[in-house]
Amino acid sequence: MELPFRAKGDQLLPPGELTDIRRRLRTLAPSHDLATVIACAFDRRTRMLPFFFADTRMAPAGVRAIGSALADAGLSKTRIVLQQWNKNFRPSRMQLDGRVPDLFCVSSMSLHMRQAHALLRDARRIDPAHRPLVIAGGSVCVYEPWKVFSTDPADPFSPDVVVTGEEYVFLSLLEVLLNYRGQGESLRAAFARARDEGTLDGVPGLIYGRGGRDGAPAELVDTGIQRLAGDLDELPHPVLGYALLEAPSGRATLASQPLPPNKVRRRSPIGSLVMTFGCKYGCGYCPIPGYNQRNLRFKSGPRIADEMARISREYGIRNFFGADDNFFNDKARVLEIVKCIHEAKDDLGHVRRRVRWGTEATIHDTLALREHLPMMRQAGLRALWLGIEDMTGALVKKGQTVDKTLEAFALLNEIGISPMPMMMHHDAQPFYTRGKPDGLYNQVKLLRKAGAVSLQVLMVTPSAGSKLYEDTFRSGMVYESVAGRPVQDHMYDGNFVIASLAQKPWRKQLNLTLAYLSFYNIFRMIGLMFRRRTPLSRKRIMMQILGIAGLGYTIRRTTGWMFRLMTGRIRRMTRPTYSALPMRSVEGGIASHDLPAMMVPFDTPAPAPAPQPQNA
Ligand code: B12
Ligand code: SF4
Repeated sequence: MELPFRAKGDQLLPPGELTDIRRRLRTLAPSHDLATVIACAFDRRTRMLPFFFADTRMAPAGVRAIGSALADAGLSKTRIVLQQWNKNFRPSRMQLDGRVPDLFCVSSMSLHMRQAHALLRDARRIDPAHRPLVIAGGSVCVYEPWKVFSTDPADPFSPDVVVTGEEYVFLSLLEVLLNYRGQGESLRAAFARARDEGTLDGVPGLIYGRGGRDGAPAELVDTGIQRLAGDLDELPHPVLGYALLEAPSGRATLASQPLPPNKVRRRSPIGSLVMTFGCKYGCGYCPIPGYNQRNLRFKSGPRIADEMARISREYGIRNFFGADDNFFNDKARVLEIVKCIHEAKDDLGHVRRRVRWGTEATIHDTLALREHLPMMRQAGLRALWLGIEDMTGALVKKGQTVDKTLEAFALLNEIGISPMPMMMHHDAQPFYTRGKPDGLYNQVKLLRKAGAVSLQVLMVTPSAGSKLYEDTFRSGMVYESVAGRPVQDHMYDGNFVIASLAQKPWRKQLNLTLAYLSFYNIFRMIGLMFRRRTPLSRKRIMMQILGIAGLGYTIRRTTGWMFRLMTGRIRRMTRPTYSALPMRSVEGGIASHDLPAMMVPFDTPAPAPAPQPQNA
């Protein structure tokens, strides 16, 4: 089920509201010498194809955005710790500017839940007299915020409050707290007062616990669905967050200084940038249109060009990845953005000469913009991640066909933009089909010949917040355990077969590995080295090297699961996991994030199983 929608006309913030709150905070902040640590949870068991490299070499935009918002408000005593780089970091040992921080934030995707819990648990080891206010956020909190709360009084680890939205919600919370905070009072104490007096209830996008034991509440109060920033130019500048990164280390503690600017590029050679949000399509298995309340949101061309220019000038980062869901959503807006990047200049010259960028799009929209692709290449566009899923459209139709896919790939190759296909394997797709393009292997071969530079093949997996999420569980497709091993959060990444009605699901697991092996292998790499050079040759070879390395990890991590699927008993789920804690709205009604309460009755028949989105 999708997140509920706010009333029409009330989904987006009024223009200027985000700018205003930033201004207000800048006047409030100087009298509060706040120190903040923001930790990004990362479960290393997720390190494999197709995200190997990007997962650790691109400082995530979410934690940087929260850091940027604090720095923009003048609260620069902030450190961003990535578990990707600091696996031994212990919140209970953190000190910033010689003291325990006032605020500790944890950001997590749902597949990194185990690490998020560990961070929260460790933060509770800090003496309550000095314990910071603990806030959780990130995509898990958007869709399943109750997951970060402890339900076990013997193991209390809950955050004080969860932000189920974006920067504006976080800044609104901060504004309430800074206005509330008395002289010498801790932020956590100010939070407790604001909560108890009901002041937080007017900030949509929060969830806090009530009753029970500290760290294991008896119920959750949900202040509702956030209002979204419609004009993304109002967001704080993302360059600010790069100044706050903790340097990679094996220590449990924090360094006295953040990572120096001249070392940022080495650690994060790719910079992720928010350029647009939302998607005009409405694939039933995808949470993105619902999250955006069916709105398309944009930054302007000059703003994007400025972000690239500043980040490349100040940190030397030259490669950017647009965190877009479908960049080519709106032709006119895309052309405005690309033209601005093309023309932008600063004191170092044309921005396009020093930046390269890539993003996600659909085949259909790529072809619709065909005559503009050469100009996009000149503006620095070098790679497009294309959501092809199944080329025949047997799984989902979004304007892709075999012919259109091959046409788009030929075009992109000719222009010098790398086509990066993203595919989904599903129960109805065989591995090989004779004389037809339906099989997974047949499609990988077609894409390879058509000039695909990289390959992503994931197995269909239900995605929280999508229309079909519950029905996938109700159809009995989703596994609870296999051969006695429970399916854990980190396995919901599309690399493990955890949702299938196939008789021999181990074959599906094997198919994924074989598909990768047919694309990434030493013979192909050597072949590419001796082949006639094209503009994308070097990239292909580089992707082979990364792909082969990533495949090693993938095989190591998934082969055991394949054997379990082959030999063990599969237990299936009949519904998703819901909050074990009662949830309510501030008025005592149904909470917006309480899925069972928001859902249609369970007696409706289950429709066809649903796959997992890969965006675009
Ligand atoms: C870029 C991206 C990636 C990159 C990430 C690289 C990196 N290191 O940054 C790559 C390609 C590696 C990737 C991989 C995967 N991804 Co991905 N990815 C995205 C994408 C498109 C953009 C993320 C982003 O940068 N957004 C921009 C930032 C600014 O937004 P944000 O992260 O949401 O953060 C905001 C809020 O959440 C909040 N917030 C975040 N943290 C915190 C913390 C606090 C304290 C507070 C108050 C607020 C807060 O404020 C931020 C500012 O608005 C999103 C979809 C989307 N549009 O968000 C999916 C998304 C995050 N990915 C997702 C998934 C599932 C995956 C994969 C498992 C692959 C798959 N099967 O789809 C893998 C996992 C890899 C791994 N090992 O972690 C899901 C996560 C779902 C979930 N419930 O957690 C998303 C949401 C897509 C979806 N299905 O809707 N991904
Ligand atoms: S799967 Fe891709 S095309 Fe479909 S709604 Fe999601 S982002 Fe859009």
